Amino acid sequence: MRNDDTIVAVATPAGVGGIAVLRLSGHDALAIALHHLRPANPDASRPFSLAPRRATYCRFDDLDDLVAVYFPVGYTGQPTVELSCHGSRYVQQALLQALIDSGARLAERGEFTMRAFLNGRLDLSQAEAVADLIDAVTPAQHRLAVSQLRGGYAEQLKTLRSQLVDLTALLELELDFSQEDVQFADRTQLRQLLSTLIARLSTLISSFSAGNALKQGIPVAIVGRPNAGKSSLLNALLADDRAIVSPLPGTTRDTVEELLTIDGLSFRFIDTAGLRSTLDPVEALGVQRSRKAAAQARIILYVHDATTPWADPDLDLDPATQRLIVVLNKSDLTPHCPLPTTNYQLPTAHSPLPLSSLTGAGLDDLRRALVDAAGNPADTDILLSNPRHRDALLRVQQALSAALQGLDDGLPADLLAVDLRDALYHLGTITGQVASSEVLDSVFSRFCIGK
Ligand SMILES: Nc1nc2c(ncn2[C@@H]2O[C@H](COP(=O)(O)OP(=O)(O)OP(=O)(O)O)[C@@H](O)[C@H]2O)c(=O)[nH]1
Ligand SMILES: [Mg+2]
Repeated sequence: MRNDDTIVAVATPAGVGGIAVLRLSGHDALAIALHHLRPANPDASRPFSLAPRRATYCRFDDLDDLVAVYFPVGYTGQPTVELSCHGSRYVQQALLQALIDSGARLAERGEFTMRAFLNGRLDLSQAEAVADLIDAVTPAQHRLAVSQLRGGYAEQLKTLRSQLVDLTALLELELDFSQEDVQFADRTQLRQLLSTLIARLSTLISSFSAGNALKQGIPVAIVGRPNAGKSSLLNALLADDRAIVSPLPGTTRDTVEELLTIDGLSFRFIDTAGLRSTLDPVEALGVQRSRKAAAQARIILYVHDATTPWADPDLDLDPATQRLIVVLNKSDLTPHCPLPTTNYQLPTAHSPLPLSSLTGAGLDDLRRALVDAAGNPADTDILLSNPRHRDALLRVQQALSAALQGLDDGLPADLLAVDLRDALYHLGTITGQVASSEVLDSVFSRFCIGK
């Protein structure tokens, strides 16, 4: 992809709409647009041009009357013309073709945003936030993307980076004076700073599961004994016949996943095979998947058939990261649900919830409990939600830990500097100060054409 030719694309979604917007950006954007534009009012005597940043109503060849806006420095950091035309498929394609015939090139996926990055208008993490913003469907996802786009997070990384750069420079200065055996970088201070940086990275890295959950939906595994009514509960929550329900135990084999937004939070429900030991090899595979889903979930929804004696959930939960909600299903069949008396580990404040997937009684309580168990991670200041960033931060942390270890072992400055350089490199991949073309390709291929 070249950065200096003029690219064009329809920026609005494919299909028919009231209007559609074409975006033309690059060195010749204005000239190419003016090649086709005339005053809409044929009486106008003044020579025609587009005043910067003003909406101008004009005619595009014989094809359409539209509104054109010229930005001398647009979103891409280059001259840009945006044309709001009538949203017919024919008009969109005809304008596009006309602009291509006069020298523009069809833009690749994300190329406008990539130019914005290459021209220093956005850093890479902000460019990724643009993609997240476009994808956001819940208020929480939107908030997360906006905060990343506005750069709160990029700001933190920048501070981190400049502290590291200073340190590395001091260490490298010592190399120039190696004969004289001087230490510019105070080792105690260095140790302190490294520890602080490592701790800050840990906080950021551990915010990933909350951030990622916001983005992908908080994973909720629906588990329990066969026939407890897990699939019925999923269907009741979705108000849809999504999963197969039958009176035969062992109905669900494969996991069934569905997204559902409750109170602005996105949940990813995973219905699973009933937990039991079985000789059926296919069902056994299903049970394995159930355990895996439970291990990876943030919230475990344990469904118990209230008409049967209580059985402790046969699961290993991590009370630090997982929340358990117990549901006593089929409460329509028993006048009062016998509450479980056994002493199971319950990393949540909730008492078991009587519920009927058949009548819908108790569903509201369950929704409240789910929102409660999800917590409100969006209120914490900065959340890491991008797996690429998490990867890079883990490497930064590794390099800094190596430097700290080296310091304790009394390693010479040049070896310490190697670790710090390594940390700087990985930090730079997040914001794009150092970015290989593979990284750029993979980031921008997430975009649609016209963005
Ligand atoms: N009366 C009543 N019946 C229910 C309720 N929930 C589920 N059932 C019935 O219980 C049976 C089993 O329901 P499923 O939803 O298939 O149970 P499951 O836990 O998914 O079962 P497996 O997939 O086999 O593990 C079906 O006949 C449902 O109609 C309920 O709240 N009340
Ligand atoms: Mg089922």
